[in-house]
Amino acid sequence: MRQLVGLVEYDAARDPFPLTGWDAVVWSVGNATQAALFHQLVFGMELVAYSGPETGNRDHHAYVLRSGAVRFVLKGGVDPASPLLDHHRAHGDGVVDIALEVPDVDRCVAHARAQGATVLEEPHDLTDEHGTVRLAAIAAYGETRHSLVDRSRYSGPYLPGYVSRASTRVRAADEPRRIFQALDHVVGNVELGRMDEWVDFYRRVMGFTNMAEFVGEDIATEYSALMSKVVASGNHRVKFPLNEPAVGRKRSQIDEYLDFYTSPGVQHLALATSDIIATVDTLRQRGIEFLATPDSYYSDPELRARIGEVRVPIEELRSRGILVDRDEDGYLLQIFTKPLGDRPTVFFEFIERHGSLGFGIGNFKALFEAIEREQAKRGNF
Ligand code: TYF
Ligand code: FE
Repeated sequence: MRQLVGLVEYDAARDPFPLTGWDAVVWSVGNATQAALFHQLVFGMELVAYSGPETGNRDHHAYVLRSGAVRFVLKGGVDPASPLLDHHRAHGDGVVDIALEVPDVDRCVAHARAQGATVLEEPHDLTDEHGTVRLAAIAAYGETRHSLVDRSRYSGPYLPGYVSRASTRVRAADEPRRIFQALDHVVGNVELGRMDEWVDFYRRVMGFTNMAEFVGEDIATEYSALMSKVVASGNHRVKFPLNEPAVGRKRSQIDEYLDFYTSPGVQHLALATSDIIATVDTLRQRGIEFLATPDSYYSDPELRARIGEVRVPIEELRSRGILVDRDEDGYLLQIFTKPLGDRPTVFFEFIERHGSLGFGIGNFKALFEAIEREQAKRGNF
């Protein structure tokens, strides 16, 4: 079946690595019990499943949270010998697995292996009273992995070994139902000079294609201190921008990430919202801090001319520090949190799209200057 994705045609029958979409983002965190509550209370996620000592898992706690189509799994070691604690010692809080849903795990693994990927887990079935999940895993950048999950024959809350579990907290009557609905893209930071290898990995191993937006050497040396390319799955449901440091005026934000994460890894998750104004207001009220955008951004005549009319008066964006970018397909609104954990590594982006398929390249200068101001406060120059 052919369909139009973005501006290109997609033929599922010819995709060497067909995928349905995102399955889950799995995190290793220092305290999953508290992080689970934080994600419910602050980001409005719903607890749906659990695994831990009470369910026979003596190694770790795992909390499965949902918000719309997004699934997070937060894991924290219980057994002092848990490998999750080694991961946390090395990297701090971070993403261990960007799991993808695929209709045919075996076919994907066969293709990945033929293209030289490292298969971390061979295809296997996990079964319980709710049915069977077929699962495998391949290695990506750093210690990050991609689990490949076929849950078409499964009706349980997550995976065999997990039990259904609902939030114990009481929602306020006036609380917004959701802060975000979907996962838009997941960004990886890789070492200097390695970006093209990873772009090639996603092309060869997973049949991804390059999207048009990229930051090349010209922009990089002027202000961004990073280079970036975007790859997307054939159906464009999964998008992975990849960054590498660039040698510029200042130490790259990517170098800072690599120093503190101690390896390549996930830098930011972009979460799609249908009302970024409400999202930002709610999160600010709950104490989340966003990168500050200077007033000059909104009064820049060149920017004002370029962005034209958006769904709200510019004043509404200015007072919240929300960025705008427009291209030939439409516009997008976006905003970035400060790093979420103790290390200056992973953060969230919130994005509201109105036609644009881009990533906000018109905002890179303002954004990277804001990031550099935060870096300077942390003592990185
Ligand atoms: O995903 C993107 O490409 C945009 C821009 O440190 C971006 O969100 C790139 C690098 C970065 C922050 C944002
Ligand atoms: Fe982004």
